Amino acid sequence: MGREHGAGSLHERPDGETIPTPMFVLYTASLSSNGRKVVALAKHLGLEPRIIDVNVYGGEGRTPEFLAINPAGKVPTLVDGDFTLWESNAILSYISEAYGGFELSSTDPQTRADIARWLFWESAHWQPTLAAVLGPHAGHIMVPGLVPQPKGEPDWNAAALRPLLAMLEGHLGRRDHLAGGSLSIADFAVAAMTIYFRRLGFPFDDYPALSRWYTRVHALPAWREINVEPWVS
Ligand SMILES: N[C@@H](CCC(=O)N[C@@H](CS)C(=O)NCC(=O)O)C(=O)O
Repeated sequence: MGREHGAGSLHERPDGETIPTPMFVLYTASLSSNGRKVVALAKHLGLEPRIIDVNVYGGEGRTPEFLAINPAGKVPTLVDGDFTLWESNAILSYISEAYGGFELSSTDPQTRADIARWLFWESAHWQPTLAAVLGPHAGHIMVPGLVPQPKGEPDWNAAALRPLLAMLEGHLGRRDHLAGGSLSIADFAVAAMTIYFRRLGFPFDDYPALSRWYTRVHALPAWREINVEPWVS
């Protein structure tokens, strides 16, 4: 399973405290939207997890070795000592709270709930809807031998997707970030699926506020650092 990279010695947290370099492990795949959001957060916080690439697109998620770590066989998966966690948005919360001094999250219950709202919305609505619309196209680009070429272009006007895009456009028309008045893990969560937008021809001009937010998040050094073909933003 996978290649490893990452490590270090001392780490200065955003609150100024110096702690031993975090050595939690992230099993991930560089082409995975869910994997990229957690790696981007770790990089944004200046953390150096041990990163182990699992080529889930080539079947590495289904090996007995990986299924023993995550019975769902999916990336990302975090292992921190004897604690194992999967579901990317739960991982975002954990990294931010356990290693980031609540940077990009919040200790204020209402702000934290506002952020949680977007994490749940991403899992329940945004990601499944985009996966249904974009999945065949993204899948064919990533594993053309397994996923046949879909007919036509992605339907950005699909009945299930249009209201979600309209809601986001309205929300971001009134603020720069999704929750709490500043950049948060909510932005990282929701931006993850937008790694496909450039390559799959998202109509940026039709959604100016969403496009400005997309540009803001993807311009962050941590996101730029993990930009990878074919999902270059
Ligand atoms: N809801 C999960 C979805 C994880 C997921 O579907 N990961 C994909 C890569 S983006 C994967 O590992 N797919 C391999 C498989 O399902 O076998 C999360 O947010 O972490």
